Amino acid sequence: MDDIIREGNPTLRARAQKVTFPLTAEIKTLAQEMMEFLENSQNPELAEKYKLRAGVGLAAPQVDKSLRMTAVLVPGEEGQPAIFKHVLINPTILSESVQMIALSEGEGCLSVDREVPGYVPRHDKIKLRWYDLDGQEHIERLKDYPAIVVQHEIDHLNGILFYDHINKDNPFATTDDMLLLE
Ligand code: FHF
Ligand code: ZN
Repeated sequence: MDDIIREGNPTLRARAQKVTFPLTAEIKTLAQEMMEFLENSQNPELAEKYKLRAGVGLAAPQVDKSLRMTAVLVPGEEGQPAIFKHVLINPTILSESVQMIALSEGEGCLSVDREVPGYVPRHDKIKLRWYDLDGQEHIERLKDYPAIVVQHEIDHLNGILFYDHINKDNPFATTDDMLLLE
């Protein structure tokens, strides 16, 4: 999984295709490799050895597969289990809060090799539906950091990059209806 594409590649701006079930062996392997990449990237020794940026999400379009599939691995506290660890197939946001939130540090992206400063407004809470590798439907409510990560990933499936959401005139503009997450 050392084949992450960068901005400028048109795959990152395309709307990705729905995944159909039953999954092909190729798609199952891809899903496993995407999650493995996140695990390795969060392992300090392996990240150093393979020069990986630590990632909490990876969407299939970022490895040049225009499919509606993403791996998400939000780590817990050190030594604690992950807060959210799933491969999401055909994820859909069923509803979202009016309340907005942004990471106080802004966002980055494995497909963007530069810092783009600014707040990226996201919905604070989402109700998410997805399918797992067995075709099982899942519906879960997410808030704060996991909700932010999932919205960044779903954006990739729709050809959107995080900086599309940054206010061009004032990147750190705040509205009084936006929470900031440290
Ligand atoms: C990241 N890394 O994972 C960023 C990039 C908000 O589409 O956030 O481009 F590894 C997916 C704890 C806290 C542990 C943060 C979504 C960002 C998604 C990947 N790292 C982290 C961590 C991180 C992107 N991406 C800066 C690489
Ligand atoms: Zn990204």
